[in-house]
Parts: sequence; structure tokens; C-alpha cells
Amino acid sequence: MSEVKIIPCLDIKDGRVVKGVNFVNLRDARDPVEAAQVYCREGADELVFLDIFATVQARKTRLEWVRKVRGVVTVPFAVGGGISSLEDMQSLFNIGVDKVSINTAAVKEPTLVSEAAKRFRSDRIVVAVDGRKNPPESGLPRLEVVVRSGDEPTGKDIVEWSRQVEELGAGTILLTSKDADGTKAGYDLEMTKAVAEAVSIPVVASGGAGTLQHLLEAVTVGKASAVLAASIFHFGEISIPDAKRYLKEAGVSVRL
Ligand code: 0VR
Repeated sequence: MSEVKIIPCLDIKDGRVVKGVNFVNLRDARDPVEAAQVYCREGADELVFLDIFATVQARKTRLEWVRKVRGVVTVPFAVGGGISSLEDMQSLFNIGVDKVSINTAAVKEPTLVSEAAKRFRSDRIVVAVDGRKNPPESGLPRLEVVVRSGDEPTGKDIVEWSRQVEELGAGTILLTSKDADGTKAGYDLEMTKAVAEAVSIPVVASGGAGTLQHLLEAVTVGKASAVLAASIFHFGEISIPDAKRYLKEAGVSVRL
């Protein structure tokens, strides 16, 4: 088994790290530069920076916020939020970002994924897939893709979209459960497993981490290649070294 990555996520609003539940009721959590320094020092394998209001505010990713964090990050750095063109991606790569994450723009214009993979190489292109679970009798896909910060349902099945994203050339899928986000009740294992079994590219589990056991089950049951978390790290409930020690003791290969 290749090493499982532990990935803290900085959800950014007005230049601060924020954290909500189910993508809403966002509250201030911490300074992004300070958080990035601590997470890198503690052994994060990657860092994700999401300018979560860029798309809904119909603007580009705030580069000045990205630059500040980029200045202290010592691990692979992925940035998402508001990216909707190859030029947007180039601007981020020009300031030292390692990977870009596209979400809404990929659904609206799937060829953007294939063009980006060709221009920049697949391993630099992450497609973020946000999803919600619909009741069985709803007539909607059980696992449905949502976009625009989770506000817009697409009617797309998550597994079918993930397969398409892989075919288009994405290097990684960042799979976030809107229902689980911020609840600390555990990842959506049904969603994570369904996607991880449908594609051969790495799937990052995201949304719901609350305990060390949740991190383990995302890997063992959900078959995720990496676990992303925000709440447990931002509010100091679990540290990255705790997470790595626990996973290693459970037999999971991690970078210590
Ligand atoms: P935790 O459940 O706190 O670990 O959060 C992990 C993950 O869900 C968040 O870091 C982040 O992906 C939530 N995403 C979005 C959003 C939050 C607010 C608004 C929009 C989005 O579009 O992904």
C-alpha cells in the first residue's frame, strides 16, 4: 500500500480560515499563515487552500491570500476556489502553487479538465467533487454532485461523474460530503468507497472527520488514498502527529 496522506484543509473567507457545518454557518477559526506553518511543522503531507467564496462571488481566487500562505508552506500545496480557465491555473502555478483544484468549472465545462491535464500534466490537476446523499424514494441520484459551494444540485451521479473526471485526465479526486462536512460524525464511507472503487486515480476523503477511528475507516472501509480534515485540526482536537501514530499503529503506511 502506498503511503496514506494526511491533508489539512484551509477553507478561506475574507483572508481568514473559517469552518462551518454542511458548508454554512462559517465561523472564524485561525490565521491561514500561522495554520500553514503549524501543519507543515507537524508533518502534513499536503496542504489544501480553498477560496470557498470565489465562485459564488463570481471572482477569481484571491492571489494575495495564496501568496502569503505559499510563502510558508513546505509541502505540496493545492489551491482551489474560483478557478475556471487555463489562465487561472497558470497564474497560480506562476506563484508556486503545486496543484490546482477545480470544482464548479469542471462540471460546467468538462473539457477544461482534459485541456488542463494536457497543458499542465494530470498530477497537477485535482477535480473536487462535492456531493450530497438523497433519500432512496426521491427519484434523484442516491449520491448527487452539487456545485457552487454546495448550493446548486446538478442531477449528476457522483460515481458516473468521477469516472468521467478520470477519463478526462484528472490526477486526483477530492471527494467532499456536504452532509458530513463539519459534523465530526465521520466521513461518508458509502460515498467514498463507491468512488474509490470506480476509479484508479487517488481519492481524497473529505468531510466529517471527528475521531482517529474516522481517519482509519476512511482508508480501510472507504478505500481512500488520503484523508483531508479541517475541524479536528483547526480547533486542536486532534494533531497531525496523533493521526499518523494512530494510523501507523493500525498498520497503515504513513510518512512519519
Ligand atoms: P471537516 O469536516 O471540518 O474536516 O471539513 C472538511 C471539508 O469538508 C472542508 O474542509 C471543506 O472542503 C468544506 N467545503 C465548501 C466548503 C465549505 C464551505 C463552503 C463551500 C466547498 O464548496 O467545498
